[in-house]
Amino acid sequence: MLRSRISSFLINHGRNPIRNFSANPAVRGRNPVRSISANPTLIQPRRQPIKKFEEIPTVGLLRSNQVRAISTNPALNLKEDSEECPVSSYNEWDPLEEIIVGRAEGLTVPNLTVDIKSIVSEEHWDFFQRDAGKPFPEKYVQRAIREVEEFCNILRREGIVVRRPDIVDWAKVCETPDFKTAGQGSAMPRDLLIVFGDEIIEAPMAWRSRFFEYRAYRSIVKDYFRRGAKWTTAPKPLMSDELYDSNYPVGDTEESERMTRQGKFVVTEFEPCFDAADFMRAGKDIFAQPSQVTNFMGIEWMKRHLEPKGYKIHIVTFKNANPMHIDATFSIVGPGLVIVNPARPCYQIDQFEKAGWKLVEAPKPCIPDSHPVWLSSKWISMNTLMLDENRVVCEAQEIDTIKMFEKLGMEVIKVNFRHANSFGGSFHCWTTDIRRRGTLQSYF
Ligand code: DAV
Repeated sequence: MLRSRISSFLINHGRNPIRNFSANPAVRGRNPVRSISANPTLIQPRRQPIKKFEEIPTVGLLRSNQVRAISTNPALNLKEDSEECPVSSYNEWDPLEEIIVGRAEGLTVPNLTVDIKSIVSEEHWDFFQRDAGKPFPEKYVQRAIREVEEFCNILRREGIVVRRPDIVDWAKVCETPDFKTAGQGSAMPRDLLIVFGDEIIEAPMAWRSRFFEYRAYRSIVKDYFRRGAKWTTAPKPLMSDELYDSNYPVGDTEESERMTRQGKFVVTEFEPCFDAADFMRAGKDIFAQPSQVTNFMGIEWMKRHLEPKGYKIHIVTFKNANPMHIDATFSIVGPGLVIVNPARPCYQIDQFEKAGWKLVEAPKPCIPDSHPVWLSSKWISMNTLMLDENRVVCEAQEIDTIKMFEKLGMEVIKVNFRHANSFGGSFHCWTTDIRRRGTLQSYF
């Protein structure tokens, strides 16, 4: 059954990730100066001769696999430096070669503390209160597992390497000197891990239920490290009570929206915190959203970490009562091409218009009210994954979103993901792209 679905998928979509690479008329010609398809560096094969370390310049932003010096200590079991760095990605749309896909196994309902309440819709509060610390409903978890498996198979048949986190018992209660909680899951690697060139950064997170989430990914990240990737963990927060505004007006949309406008959120500025999904990459320019899980200190940490390396972090804000993760609000899908959420206008939209970017409004989501989305809004309809700048993975039932991408000249790969959506995200949230074939460029 799966095999026949995959074969018919292949007939429809082919499997060569670089075909039609520059054929998208919506992207080509929109801005000839910035047009990525005109850039000859991107149509070169990815495999390049490995230079000897002495030949490599030590300043500037280089391809990740050129700057690696490997220790020869055999006790560390490191790979020889004849191998390329497995981690290399600069934006959301270069041709995808390797990705981490999350897991639904073990998903556990988090405690309804004020930070979680600020983003969970009121209709689900009773469910969270009743089931905190218990597994999410089995039927949804099992169906999500099947959907995610099929998504992974589709990616593999496209020639993409798929890595999965370890299976962890998330219901186990853990205690630190500051709090005690069960975990949540490893469904959304996008929230935890983000790649800039050859560096993989683990975000501090903001929810106590997600404090230990990094543990599920350590086998994978250690493997990347052994093979030459840089590995950075942002400062772990205490997540003591001071990080959360216990008086935050949960459920009051008007007041929450006013606070967002003033840069005030349910997380305080007690210490840096952020989820990686509040950052969207477009080469040298990175767009960061302050939110219910990302404070200004967290963005400042990223600025001080990345800007000396030649990146520029731009803070972007939106009319939104409950901002959390930028990827269902402002989704950059190509060089100068953004899918914008019409219900959440951007306060800094002028700068994108000035830069000649094309902004396309996402159509309304199609998720029926009867289908629970426990940890996000329905706007995860616009939470898609680019396999390259012409091919997008989209939820099979989001007909209007599919039509929008087709009108942009893209090939849409339709995947059933409704039950996976129930847990807070779609294809972008459920993944972290580890390697895309391309170089660091400026598009803004
Ligand atoms: O905007 O509804 C989407 C992403 C959550 N990981 C929202 C949140």
